[in-house]
Amino acid sequence: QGKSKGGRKVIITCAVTGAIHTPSMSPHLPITAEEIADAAVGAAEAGAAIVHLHARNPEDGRPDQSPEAFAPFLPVIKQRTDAVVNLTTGGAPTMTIEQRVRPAATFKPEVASLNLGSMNFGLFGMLNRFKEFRHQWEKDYLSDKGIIFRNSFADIEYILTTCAGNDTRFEFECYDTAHLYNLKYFFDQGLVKAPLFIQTVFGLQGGIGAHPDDVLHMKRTADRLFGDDYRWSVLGAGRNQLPIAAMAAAMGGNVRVGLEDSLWAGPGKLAETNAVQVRAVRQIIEGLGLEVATPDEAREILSLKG
Ligand code: KMH
Ligand code: ZN
Repeated sequence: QGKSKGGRKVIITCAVTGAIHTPSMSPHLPITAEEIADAAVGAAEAGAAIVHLHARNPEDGRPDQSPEAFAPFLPVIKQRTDAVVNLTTGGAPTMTIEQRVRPAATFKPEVASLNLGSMNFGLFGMLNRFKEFRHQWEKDYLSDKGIIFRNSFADIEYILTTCAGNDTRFEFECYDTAHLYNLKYFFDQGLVKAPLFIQTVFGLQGGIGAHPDDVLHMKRTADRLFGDDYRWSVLGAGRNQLPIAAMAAAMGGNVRVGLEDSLWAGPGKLAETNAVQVRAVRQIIEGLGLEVATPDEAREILSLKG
């Protein structure tokens, strides 16, 4: 992890909109290209070194993984910030693997996400709050039977081989310990290279929980499998966002926030911007005597192409 006289450098990633939250859940969820660009710029100005991006149909907010949907905001973000751009290959659970990889294959970003295993996505807690949806697609999409997020070994390899040669590095999304072992398999095959940027995800129904024991277990497993060959980051879903970030920052990790992961800025209080969450986590990091990494420091820590 990065070091300096002033204290260890902590990389903040901000995931500004994602594909699971829908427009009816928060009026603050960025939908249009302009909103996504403004959210990313605001997050970067508040201290996010990396912005993790999805795109949406501006008419109804539906996740849209066509390169044309990303094209209007990527140059704006590049022009207005120095932040590392991280494009999703997770897309949405309804999309095919070929659709999911297209933005990363087209724009060849410094970072793309890569999900390390198939899993259930149980959104029951969230759905209990939202009986009324503005759009029919939200109702169909967030089926009350739960969603399966497919990431087979073949799917993962497809994304790796499609992006090979682009110098894109990955944010490896690991939602449970098995996913760390899956990553280890690809590492041993030589298909992914150190330093691995591992995003351990806590508190999604279908993945590992958000108890401190869960955080310790994921870290210990990653330490055992990868030693010095990885950089650790955490993401806590919903109300777990800041507690998980605080735990990991104190334990040597990096952090991810953003409206993709939580719509909240406190109990019962919707986050009005992504920047609000970045500022909140920044306060925790600085309160611990640590420093927030700049985009260039993140590039160095993660060996990005820059
Ligand atoms: N929604 C997440 C918990 C992706 O875009 O590849 C993780 C994620 C997936 O960001
Ligand atoms: Zn995402």
